[in-house]
Amino acid sequence: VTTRDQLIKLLMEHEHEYISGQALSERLHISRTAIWKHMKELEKDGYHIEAYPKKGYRIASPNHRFNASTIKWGLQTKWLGQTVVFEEVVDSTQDVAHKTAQKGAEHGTIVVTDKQLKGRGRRNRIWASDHAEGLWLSMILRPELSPFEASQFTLFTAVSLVETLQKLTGLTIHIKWPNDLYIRNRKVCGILTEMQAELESVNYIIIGFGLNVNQTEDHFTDAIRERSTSLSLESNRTWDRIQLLQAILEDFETNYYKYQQEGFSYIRKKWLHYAYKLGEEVKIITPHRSFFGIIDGISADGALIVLNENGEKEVIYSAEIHW
Ligand code: BTX
Repeated sequence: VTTRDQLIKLLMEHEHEYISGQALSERLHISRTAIWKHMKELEKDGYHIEAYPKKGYRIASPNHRFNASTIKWGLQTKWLGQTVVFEEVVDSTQDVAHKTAQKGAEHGTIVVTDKQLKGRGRRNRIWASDHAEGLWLSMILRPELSPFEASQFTLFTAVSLVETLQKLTGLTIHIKWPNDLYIRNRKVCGILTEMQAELESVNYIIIGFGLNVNQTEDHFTDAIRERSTSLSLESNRTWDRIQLLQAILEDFETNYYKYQQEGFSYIRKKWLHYAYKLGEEVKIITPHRSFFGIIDGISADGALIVLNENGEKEVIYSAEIHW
């Protein structure tokens, strides 16, 4: 851990009070001039620092400005997020990511924004993200993969996200097949996987996710308020989006190696552990029909297994689930 990381940690812990230059200098074993220099660097990198001669320093807002340098700074990954494309406002980070990938962006490049004007979910549904209280991001990956395996990546991403978020927030989070994270029956995160592929092989995949972080209920429209939540609403505190993002990227990269080594069975086991409504009856709407069934699990390739009205097992590749 660098001095700079320790300094940020101390400032975060004292979010609501000032901490004197003297105290910081004693805790970190560096001079007050060195502290002052660090503060200047932090400001340059987008942190809002308040400084008063008699009081000391304070991080003025836990929601630091997002930019490529605040995101990359202190990030402990080898390739994921080492190239950051940041724009304050975009239509959709998925679109920017497709363009960036087509220009040859390397594996692990991420596209991040504060606000999306046309954030999208599956089947062109709207993903509400026209404010800077969430994490809206797309990752460009170039795995060796056949197109039919790509859906496993959505499940893998869901597992990795749940683990990071539970670890950081202490909240209990579940995965709704295939791509949503839920807290107490409300959606907190959605994942969207898109790819460019030939018949045999994937050229690149783009995994986008939208995570609600610091929204209050007022940020959600009437249409989705009852069914949506944010980390902040669930934990009664604000979260530093950059710290969250970095932890997500670091864990994702570590899990990615394990996934490659051990295959999907490793992910499947974990997925089942976090699965929402496992063993319960839900409504399943496929492109062909809709019926009530019991969620039984997922198959070795990531499809949903349900017990239908007649108690028979059915394997479902594409469906919406309701309850
Ligand atoms: P989905 O189709 O499963 O979910 C979309 C549905 O979720 C909407 O129809 C609405 O009911 C509900 N919804 C919309 N916005 C929110 C929200 N902020 N919180 C909770 N529920 C909401 C899920 O699709 C995949 C979403 C991926 C979003 C990311 S953000 C970064 C990247 N860029 C982009 O345009 N999309 C992805």
